[in-house]
Amino acid sequence: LERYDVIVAGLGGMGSAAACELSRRGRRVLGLEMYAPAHDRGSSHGRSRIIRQAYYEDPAYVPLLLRAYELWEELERACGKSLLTITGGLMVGRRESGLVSGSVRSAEEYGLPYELLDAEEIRERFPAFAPTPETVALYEERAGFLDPEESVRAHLDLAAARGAELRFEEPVLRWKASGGGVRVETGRGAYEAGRLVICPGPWAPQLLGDLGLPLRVERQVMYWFEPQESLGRFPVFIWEPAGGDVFYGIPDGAYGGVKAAFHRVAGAICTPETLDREVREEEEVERIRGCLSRHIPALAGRCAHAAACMYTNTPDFHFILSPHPEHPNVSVAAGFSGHGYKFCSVVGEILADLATEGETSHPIDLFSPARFLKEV
Ligand code: PYC
Repeated sequence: LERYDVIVAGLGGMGSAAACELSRRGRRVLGLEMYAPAHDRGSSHGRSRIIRQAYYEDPAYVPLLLRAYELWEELERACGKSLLTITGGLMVGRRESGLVSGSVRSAEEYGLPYELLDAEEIRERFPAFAPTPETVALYEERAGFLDPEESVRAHLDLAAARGAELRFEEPVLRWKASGGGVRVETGRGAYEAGRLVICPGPWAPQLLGDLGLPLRVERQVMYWFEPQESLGRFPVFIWEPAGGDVFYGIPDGAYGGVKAAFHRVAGAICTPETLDREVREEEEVERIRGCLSRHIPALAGRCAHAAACMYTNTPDFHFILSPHPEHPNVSVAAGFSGHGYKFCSVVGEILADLATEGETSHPIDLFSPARFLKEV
């Protein structure tokens, strides 16, 4: 059997970044992926992902975000492509909403530059937005969006150029760890290594089933709407309307439109194999169009494209990023709960730290799986 320093199982957003960083550190890396490079069967597709710093979810994410930006920019220099587009970002809602108050808290705690705009200022500066009088928004200059497919390709190409062996169309079927190393079986063979990094995306229940993590994989649909008139200045945004569903938008220009979708509206529970990829015009497209017509009327035009994706949610929506609780030579990155993509670059660095040093100086305590695992 071939023996590698590290096997990376799953080469989506997180795994491609880990393989890239491990090979940069001179490790003999085997990457295994069940589909083609940058495929659309998991959770790393859809042309754009928001990146932002004033993180409403928890201030503990901010240092990771600051490092993620540095690493994305480093990746752009290394591959010679633009992967990150800065548009500015608006977090919109009532002042007391979790979205606005949480963003302000993170910005204050880390001294991040931001502005708090009232409804009139939002309308003046971003004329497509139609906030109600009590609506405010945190605006941050440094927010924008990443291109997930191009970023996965960039990490994979660099990993391969640095000597990583990357095998596609080769699903990991099972893995086993012992004191001496790990053994991974795929549809095509078996491999051994000193360490294993598991980046399963929505396949987490299958690859980490023994851990009994309370993960819920759910269907989420992304839509691209053609503006009906000029939108004027238009940043990425997340909007928590009073009494309404949280939704977001990204001016990525894909399919001639602006991406829009709901966030934290429960989707059908699924697996990547049972995901319903058909999007229903009457019911689903009309629901998001209705939301746009209330809050961003100029965007409530023709839906040019829609695509299904998946969130892998933990109960608290915080990540799982840690050494495996039972196997110190295995590390796990899972449960990114619909807000992980922007972190891929720094997660790659963290996973490389865990696989090479057994620890990381990045703050990852919030992401320990111990919070979900019962004492036995
Ligand atoms: O992580 O910013 C984000 C995000 C917004 C909507 C879904 N994810």
